[in-house]
Amino acid sequence: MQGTAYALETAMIAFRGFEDVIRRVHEYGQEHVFAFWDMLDEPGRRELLNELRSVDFSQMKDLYTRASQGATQQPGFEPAPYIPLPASAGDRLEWERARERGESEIRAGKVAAFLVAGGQGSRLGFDGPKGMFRVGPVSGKTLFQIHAEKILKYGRKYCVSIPWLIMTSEANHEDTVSYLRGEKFFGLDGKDVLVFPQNMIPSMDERGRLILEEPGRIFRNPDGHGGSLTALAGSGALAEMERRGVRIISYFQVDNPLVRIVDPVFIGFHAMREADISSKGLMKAYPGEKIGVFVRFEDGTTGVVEYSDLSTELQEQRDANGALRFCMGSIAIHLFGVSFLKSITGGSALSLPFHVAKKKIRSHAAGGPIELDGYKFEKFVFDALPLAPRNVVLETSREDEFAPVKNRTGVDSVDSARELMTGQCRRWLAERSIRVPGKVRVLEISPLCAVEAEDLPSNLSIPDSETVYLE
Ligand code: UD2
Repeated sequence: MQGTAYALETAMIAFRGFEDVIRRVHEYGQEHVFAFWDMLDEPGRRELLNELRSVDFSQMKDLYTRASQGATQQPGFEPAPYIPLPASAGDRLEWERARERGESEIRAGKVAAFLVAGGQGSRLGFDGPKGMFRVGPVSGKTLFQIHAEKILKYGRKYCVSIPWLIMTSEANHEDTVSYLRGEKFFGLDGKDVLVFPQNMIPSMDERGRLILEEPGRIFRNPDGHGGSLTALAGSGALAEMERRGVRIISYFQVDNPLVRIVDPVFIGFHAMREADISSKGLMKAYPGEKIGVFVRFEDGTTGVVEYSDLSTELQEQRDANGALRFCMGSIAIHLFGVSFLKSITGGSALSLPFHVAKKKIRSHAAGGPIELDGYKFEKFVFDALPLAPRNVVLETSREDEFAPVKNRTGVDSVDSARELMTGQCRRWLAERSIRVPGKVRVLEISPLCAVEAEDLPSNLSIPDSETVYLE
């Protein structure tokens, strides 16, 4: 039976300097964390107590109570308004104006790129930071290399150094830092690459107890990408950006090799509309697609409702024209105003809500490791949207900006991402009237060569071979 992993009665332990922690552990009925106390040496005991010192027991109790009570009532919402892709000459003019404005913001050094890479990539079955996964269809470049080279190219294009902020987590921080150092930051100046880990939060078992991962260590998971805003401020990176004159933080996820990390049009709309947060959206491909949808809550604020929280009925609801009513999906690309971030993270801590997920968690028991059913808690970055007085949602085209690498094969996989990357190269070449010989099956363009079609030299000639890599 689960829950018999630990001794039920544990004598009160003693350790000088930690009396307050030990008392709190007992006060909250968590004394099973000392079940293997006798097996621990002095440093091991100290480590466990230090870890327990960082636990907010009252918060954990609240989180467990809410998790065990099941889903909370969501406020009412309707689809959020958004800026659609340009359809008329007037729209195109507006987009051109936005591009010009965005380019001037980038040139003036007001933009930094922010990658969240603290997740574990477990669906991909890849052991290591997901950014080290090789996705380049011809080059075999890793996600990190592709992102780094894009930032380098944007910097060269706009004659500016673009800082690259990277959030890691405890499990992959060291590996990420040593990989990037070993690769000499792929040509970026090390002073412009700021890597910092996010916070961790304990998980709980179904009875509201902390879980021992090892005899002297409790199980904790990264606090979700919503933790990125607190980590940005807490690490000092936000203040550093402000010091450097950065006004806009361009946020993206590690698993999307097509992301336009520094997009002048997006930045331009954000600046022209004086937004606090801007987000990119795209038309959902099918009702059950695993992306959140943009909504307007009944209090008038903008937000995202995650796919798992949107009922099948609402996912499938259609308007009079037969189009999906909740059609604008979030692909987790946002711009954050630095002054807005300062206002929500300064002073009292930013309290984005925790979402709960029921997961199998490996735990240490007297007879060896076991799997427990437990609750993991995570914050989502899009829960910051309703805090922003001014939100912009901008539609983008799927084939140009969304190739999520979530699984090995099938939907949202390494295979589909590589195909999408080849597809984008073909479109760029067609746009520049560059002929692609019939034999070519797989195409890749180095970000150092082009981050958009206009960067391609028009006199390019493509070799007549199955795989082509343009540098
Ligand atoms: C996310 C969005 C979904 C859609 C999709 C697009 C959420 C809850 N869902 O789904 O709506 O936009 O992406 O691809 O956001 N990460 C951290 N720390 C953490 C957890 C995650 O840095 O504690 C990073 C992770 O490294 C990755 C990103 O956040 O870069 C997304 O994580 P995910 O793959 O768990 O998100 P997913 O696919 O559930």
